[in-house]
Amino acid sequence: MESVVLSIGIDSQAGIQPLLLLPKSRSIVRRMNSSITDTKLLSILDKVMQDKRLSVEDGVALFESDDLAGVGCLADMARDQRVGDKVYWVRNLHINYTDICAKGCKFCAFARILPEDGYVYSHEQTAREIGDYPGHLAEAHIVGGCNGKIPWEYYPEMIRTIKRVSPETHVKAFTMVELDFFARKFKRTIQEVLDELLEAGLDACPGGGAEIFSTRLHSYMFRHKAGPERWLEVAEICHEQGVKTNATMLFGHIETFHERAVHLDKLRELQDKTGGFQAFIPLAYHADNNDLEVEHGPGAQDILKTVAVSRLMLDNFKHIKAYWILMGERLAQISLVFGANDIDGTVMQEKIYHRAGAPTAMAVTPSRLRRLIKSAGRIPMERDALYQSPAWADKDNRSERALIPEPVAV
Ligand code: V47
Repeated sequence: MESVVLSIGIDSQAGIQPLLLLPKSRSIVRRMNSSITDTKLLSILDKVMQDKRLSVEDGVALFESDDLAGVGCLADMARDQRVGDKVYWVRNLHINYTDICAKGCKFCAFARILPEDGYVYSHEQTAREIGDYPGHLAEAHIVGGCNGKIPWEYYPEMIRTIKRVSPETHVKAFTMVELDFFARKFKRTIQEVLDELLEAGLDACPGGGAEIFSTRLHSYMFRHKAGPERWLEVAEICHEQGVKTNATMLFGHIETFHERAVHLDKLRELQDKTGGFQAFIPLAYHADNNDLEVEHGPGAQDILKTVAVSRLMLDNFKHIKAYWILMGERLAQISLVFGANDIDGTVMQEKIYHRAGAPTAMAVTPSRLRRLIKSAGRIPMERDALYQSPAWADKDNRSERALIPEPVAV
């Protein structure tokens, strides 16, 4: 195959070495070269072309750049090289089993401190919600508050209840913060907690509670729960025990770009060691009904750029998720050309973001998710919680009729 040594326009002024390029890469470079207007990004283009790791400083430069299209192009190129055109979606249901939580995180609109102000799901209620899901349910996404009044037995029993009602459903339950809370409260090691949950049927863990890996912000915003080191330590133990987990980053509040880049770097470092992360989800801060004095969350440009920088920095993560509940369907769709390859799922009954002011719907139908992906020029792939294709993939139409429920009171 013909290859050429190409020195691209202003690249040589920026001191970048000429690249040895194959024909496909040449057309990409032509596209990139005309898309990038910020010359500071050219050294990053060089690294992306050569599949070299970006530094924390590169991450900061990307966040600081006003060249949104350029950053997006770089991320789209990395997405193309690493994971191709498949975009994943899932038939899932959220169970936020309790909102009672004494951790007092300043950004949280979901938690209720006093038991009389909040709720705890009974197992009957969990069974009802799982059983009422129209059609096959691939994933139950379970996240709740750290509620000191719930006995240990409740948690494995919740998993067993779901498996009894729907054996085919994967249970993706409990963040690293909840696992740490269980270990402390019930005087067990994380390994012991996981052993019991795995025996009950746990399949994977969600990525919440990481917030932002900064000691400064941990002590200001979420000091009563697991901090950066502990969150990473618990994730490492999960991975050692064969439990796949996700990772998140809460952004667009009072963190700096450097803190964001460090967060991504720390996740990348652990992923190098364990390979146990499945997906990364950048969580755009929502400003309603909480104690953090920040007027608004990040704008669309910042959300897109953060999706893009996540794809670029996290070179060892397969899946970057654009969670439509928090960014809306349209921005989630645009995120697919900014590095994302997952848009989460049908969802239903989500409470954390809706209490914090998310104006999005409570659920979408599978056909709507598929259309969203296809009209962005990508290939929809139905998945389960472990990114495998379920037996019923693309064959089950029962959810189409019933998946837009009345908005629930949150
Ligand atoms: O940990 C809380 C965040 C997370 C606010 O793993 C807020 O697939 C923005 O973890 N504004 C819980 N964010 C949600 C979560 C999640 C969501 C979707 C997919 C997955 C996954 C995980 O929500 C919390 C916290 O970081 N959060 N309050 C707020 N006001």
